[in-house]
Order: sequence, then C-alpha cells, then structure tokens
Amino acid sequence: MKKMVKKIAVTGAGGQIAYSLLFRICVGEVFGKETKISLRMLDLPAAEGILAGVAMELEDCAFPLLEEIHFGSNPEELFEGVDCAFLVGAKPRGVGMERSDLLSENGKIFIEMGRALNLAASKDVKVLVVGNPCNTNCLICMENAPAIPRKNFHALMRLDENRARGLLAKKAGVNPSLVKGVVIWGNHSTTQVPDYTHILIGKKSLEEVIDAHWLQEEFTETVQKRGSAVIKARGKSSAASAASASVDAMRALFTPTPSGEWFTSAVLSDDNPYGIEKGLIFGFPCRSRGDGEYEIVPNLPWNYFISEKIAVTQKELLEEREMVRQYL
Ligand code: NAX
Repeated sequence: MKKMVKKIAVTGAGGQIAYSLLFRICVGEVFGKETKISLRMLDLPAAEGILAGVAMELEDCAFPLLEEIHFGSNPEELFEGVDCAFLVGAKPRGVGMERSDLLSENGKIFIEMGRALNLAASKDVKVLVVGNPCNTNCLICMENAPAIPRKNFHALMRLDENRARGLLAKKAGVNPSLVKGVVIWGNHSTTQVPDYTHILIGKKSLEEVIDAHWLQEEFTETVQKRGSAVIKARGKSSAASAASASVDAMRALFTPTPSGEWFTSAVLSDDNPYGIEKGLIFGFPCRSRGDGEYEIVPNLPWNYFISEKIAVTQKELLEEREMVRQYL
C-alpha cells in the first residue's frame, strides 16, 4: 500500500523549539507511522547555515518517514501546498522592550506568514502559531489569509495545559495520564486561566485529592508563571516542552478525542458558547473527530473565581487586538 505524504512547514526552524520539534515530527508523532513527510524549514536568511546543519542531522537520523527536506528563507516557496504549518519563528522580547513593541515587531512577521500561506498553502492547511504573543500573532496571520478557513488557525496553549497536568500529577502523586478535564481559558500570558474546577484524578474530583486553598492560591499562579520559572532556572525559555506541546496540539486535531474529554487550543471566538467577544483567538476546551476539524466543548460552568479571571484575560486580548488594529 502506498503511504500518504504530508507537507509540513516549520518556521523558526533554526531556533531552540524547532530543534526538538523537527525530530519529533519526523519520527511520526503527529500523523503516525503510515504518513510520509515532506519537510519545509523556514528561517531568516542569516540562519540558512544553521538550517543546512539541521538538515544534515535529520538525514543522519535516517528516519524512514522523511521523504524530502526543503529549507530556506522564502515563505511563499516553502509553503507551497503545505498541509500543516507550525509557525514558531518570532523575535524574542529584547531588553527594555514593551509588550506593545513585541506585538508590533512580531505582528509584521505574521502578516507575512499569513499572506504567504494564503498564496501558497493547501486551502485546508492547519496552522499552529507558537511564536509569542501567540494568540494575537495568530489573529494577525488569520486575517491576512482570507482564502483559508478561519477555523484552521490555532495558537499554542497546550503547553499551559500540559504544565497544569504535570503539576497536579506531581502534587497528587499519580501518573499524568490520570489527570483529566484540564482547560486553560484565554491568553497564553500570565492572565491565562488554568481551570481546576472540572478536573478528575482517576474517578475522583480534584478537590477530594488536593486541598482547595492550594488550588486557588498556588496552582493558578504556578501555572501562569511557569514560563518565567523555567527561564530563571535554565537561563533560556521552555523549548523541548514547547515542542512536545506543539506535537500534542497538532496531533489532537487528527485523533478522535475520547468521549467526555477535551484539549485546550486557542481558536477563533466567533460563535463560541461562552459569551466571549468575537474576533479573538482565545483558549477554549475543544474536541475533534480526528479529521483536522474541532468544536468548542459547551456547557462547562464557571464559578465566581474563574469568571472574574476570564474577564481579565479577555480584556488583555481585546487590548492586544487594539494595539495591532492596523495589521488586521
Ligand atoms: P529562538 O530565538 O531559539 O528561535 C526563533 C527562530 O525564529 C530563530 O531561528 C529566528 O531566526 C527565527 N525567526 C525570526 N523571525 C523569523 C521570520 N520572520 N521568519 C522565519 N524565522 C524567523 O526562539 P524559540 O525558543 O525557538 O521560541 C520561538 C517562539 O516561541 C518565541 O516567540 C517564544 O516566545 C515562543 N514560545 C511560545 C510558547 C507557547 O506556549 N506558545 C512557549 C515557548 C516559547 O516561549
């Protein structure tokens, strides 16, 4: 039987997240062991030497699924016919840079990515924006790619979900696979809302296993600030965990979500069942039939603590949208 080939693009391919992500993709962790891969690696012209080195290492792994590797700095060329795009490339926040400066600098990158995807990619392409500030970058990208369905754009909030799951598993002394029902609402920033109110550990509710005071006070803040804690400890931002979450996030769209479960993705808020304003890329509980599409899971009630925090994260996303209005 002839194996299917998927064209997969990764931007920022010379950077630290990509250095984990590319190898996980090529071993077959996103589309499984029956799907061959045509890999497209994009970075800035100055990084082409690094890309050449990464390509050599990928060849040296002799991955059976990796059919071909293309790399370079021209997004239109590299996005030709792509089925799936991981948009990791972005500028890091420099010293003295305000959030608005970062939004403006990276916003320009995502205009270019959106336009190139619009012209060159498969009209069914699934896009995962990782580069920060990822929700608003994703919005810019989507608005600059009118030929691609708006539902095909996601921003990475799976890392926040995985961080929450890992933390709770450690606290409860159980395997992370037993922690179900985590959702992170809103923005991938310190205003994100890690919602512990629907979580089950095994068959028990979370509050039967973990003290409620710890959940409200420590859990929320630890998840919100985990990115900075990693930077402080490692001297560099999260990379392998971000790559792992990117694999999980894309694979979730192509795997049927088990009954009664969901995964977090930041997606377009139009028509959401929670009354969040339209036109935002917002973290929601989602489920998929495994065909690349998703729906937002409705009817998860919010208590007062959660709804207050959701108002704050929504406000931040509305402010970010105002700051980049000229790019939309
Ligand atoms: P690195 O600085 O290691 O790599 C970024 C790469 O992007 C560099 O090779 C750079 O040359 C390239 N690049 C810059 N502009 C580009 C453009 N216009 N086209 C193509 N490539 C371009 O950063 P890394 O640690 O890999 O992080 C990448 C992005 O992920 C950052 O914006 C970071 O903030 C973000 N993250 C997002 C996370 C999430 O959960 N959403 C978590 C991890 C990470 O913080």
